[in-house]
Amino acid sequence: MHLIFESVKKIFNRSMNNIKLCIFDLDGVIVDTAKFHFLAWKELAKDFGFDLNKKDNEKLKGVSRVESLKLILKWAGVMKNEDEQKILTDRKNEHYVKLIQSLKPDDVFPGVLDFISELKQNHIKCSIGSASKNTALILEKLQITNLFDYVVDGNMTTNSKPHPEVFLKSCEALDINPKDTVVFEDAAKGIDAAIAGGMYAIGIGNEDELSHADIVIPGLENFHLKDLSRLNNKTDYQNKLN
Ligand code: B16
Ligand code: MG
Repeated sequence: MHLIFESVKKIFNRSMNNIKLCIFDLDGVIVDTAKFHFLAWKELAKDFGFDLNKKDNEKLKGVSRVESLKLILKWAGVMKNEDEQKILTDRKNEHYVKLIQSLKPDDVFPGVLDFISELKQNHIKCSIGSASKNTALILEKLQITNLFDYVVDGNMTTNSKPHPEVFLKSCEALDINPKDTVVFEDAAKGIDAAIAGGMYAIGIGNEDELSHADIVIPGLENFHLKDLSRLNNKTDYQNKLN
């Protein structure tokens, strides 16, 4: 049974020679804003007597603002109506926006700018696919807005990851087939979204949490376009990393 599954997988294996678009998640791929989300949620949760820890905060990666609040309320065993939830998410965001004012170009993760520049030299388009409604401000603070051919953020989508909408919107806008697209994501739900959209999914971070990605890498430092062709042979690529 396993052998049959593997051969079917090979038949459907896409060729990586035709990459036309790379979509980058923002938080956790381009920059670490999770630490600011954590501080702002932790402060807010204190008000209803809940101590948010780092482990729980990990579960909020890639999750929209309102869904994050709903999870925290669930963990805290606290009920809030829609109006109260709106007040809480607004308050959290006000604090978060104050915290991200400190972001500067140096905060872009190592390797990101070099990799994007290599993509551009090879006429591969680049876009952002983020759940964050603060994407524009973050890109501006990092001074990288102009690097992207298109930006999709939480203001433009009605469905959250794992729904593929946030990635498919870039493909539609740039008129590129999802099968010629690679997504870089740090959240398990973001990998689900890329797979659901028919794109290649590269996990950034921990292999255990992102094992459903096509490959998992620690970050974009020393990652090159030639490494994408190794997606055709996942095992070879992972052997090289080990
Ligand atoms: P905001 P990503 C996500 O960004 C964060 O990972 C997640 O923690 C946050 O709740 C979400 O954006 C919404 O952010 O409150 O700024 O709209 O990873 O999708 O780039
Ligand atoms: Mg992320």
